[in-house]
Amino acid sequence: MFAKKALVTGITGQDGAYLAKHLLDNGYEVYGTYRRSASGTPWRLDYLGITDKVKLVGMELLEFSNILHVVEKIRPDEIYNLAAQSFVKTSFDEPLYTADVDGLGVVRLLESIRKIKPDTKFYQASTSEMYGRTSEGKQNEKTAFRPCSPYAAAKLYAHWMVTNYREGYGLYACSGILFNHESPLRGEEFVTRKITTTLAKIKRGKHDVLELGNVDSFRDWGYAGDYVKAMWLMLQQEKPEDYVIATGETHTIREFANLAAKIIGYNLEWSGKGLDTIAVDSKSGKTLIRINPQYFRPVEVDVLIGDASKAKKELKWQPEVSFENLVEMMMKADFDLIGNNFQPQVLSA
Ligand code: NAP
Ligand code: F7E
Repeated sequence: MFAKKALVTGITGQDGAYLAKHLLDNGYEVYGTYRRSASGTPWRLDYLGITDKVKLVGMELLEFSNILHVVEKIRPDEIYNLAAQSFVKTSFDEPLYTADVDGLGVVRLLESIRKIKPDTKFYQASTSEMYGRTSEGKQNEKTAFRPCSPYAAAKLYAHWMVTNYREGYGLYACSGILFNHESPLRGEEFVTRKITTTLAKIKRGKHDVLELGNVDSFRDWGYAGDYVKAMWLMLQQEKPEDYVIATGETHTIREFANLAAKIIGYNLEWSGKGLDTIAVDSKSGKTLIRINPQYFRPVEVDVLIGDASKAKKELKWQPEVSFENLVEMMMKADFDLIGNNFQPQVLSA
């Protein structure tokens, strides 16, 4: 019997790497797209030890002929579209580029599937950012969207186009509305990894102070390794549907920082308001965190918390890594990466 073929766009990103590993473990032949214009190495695939197990193909989401060619050549059974300009803050500086990649790029893929291989199953990486300044309690598949960044608006356009191609052309196309998910493979521009990598550097004497923006927003943070399993499950159902994937817990940036700091032996005490907010280590008196308005956004999403009941019921999906374990995993990984033989404190101790 032939192995199923999966095409993962954005395989060099956090989710692409974990998903590729999950698909390989399930016997898939995995093709992954990377941008020829990018100069980086596939370090996340190296980290997971799978670089030589996946087949890398060059693909740019801005280039329709390029996408058509890749889909025609590979004729995949499943496509997971994870490629995107995924940093919300950058989307305010590059709104048109973000719209093109995150919005129109998805339509280029859908059109390629419709023209070349309409029985290809398609997963789209939708996002909790589409809820934006929501006023409802926990967000589920029926909650109204109120995007408040160019990133969220572009993703929402793509989300509705996926629905449109499913309803209009009968494609097996669905969107996972994923809440924030993190890991040691998270990009360093995102707040969780920025906190763990910078605190590790401070502890190792290689950095002075961590500068953050709004430390009072709430996010529902899960573990990326858990979330890619849900992506795969969505393409194994009888019919395509959209699902919220979340933990159902929400925490502030301050809480994340407090826990991360505790693991490497700091005890944060916060004082001050607004731009004068600081966090000092109570043991040494050293200022570890201060606010830099450079990291504020023109519009902020204050609170997100997801309700994944539908996924739990229909996909039998459950998040396995708790918030505390996630922070511990990331902090320890960065401490090891930066350093020497310091023994991190175990949170549960
Ligand atoms: P990520 O680490 O930023 O990875 C994004 C990937 O997209 C990278 O491989 C990047 O390639 C590629 N890419 C960017 N622009 C491209 C273009 N023009 N053409 C082709 N490829 C391009 O993101 P992630 O955290 O893994 O997230 C995966 C997807 O889920 C994204 O669509 C994101 O918007 C969405 N999402 C993420 C979360 C989350 O919390 N992580 C939550 C909800 C939704 P380079 O390596 O060359 O930059
Ligand atoms: O910000 C605040 C910031 O950039 C989280 C992407 O994967 O998840 C991610 O988007 C919060 C925001 O993630 C800093 O203002 C404070 O309130 O880590 P983030 P995000 O914007 O939630 C969603 C679901 C996606 O779909 C996206 O692709 O943290 N914050 N100080 C900061 N954020 C950053 N990055 N840097 C700071 O210094």
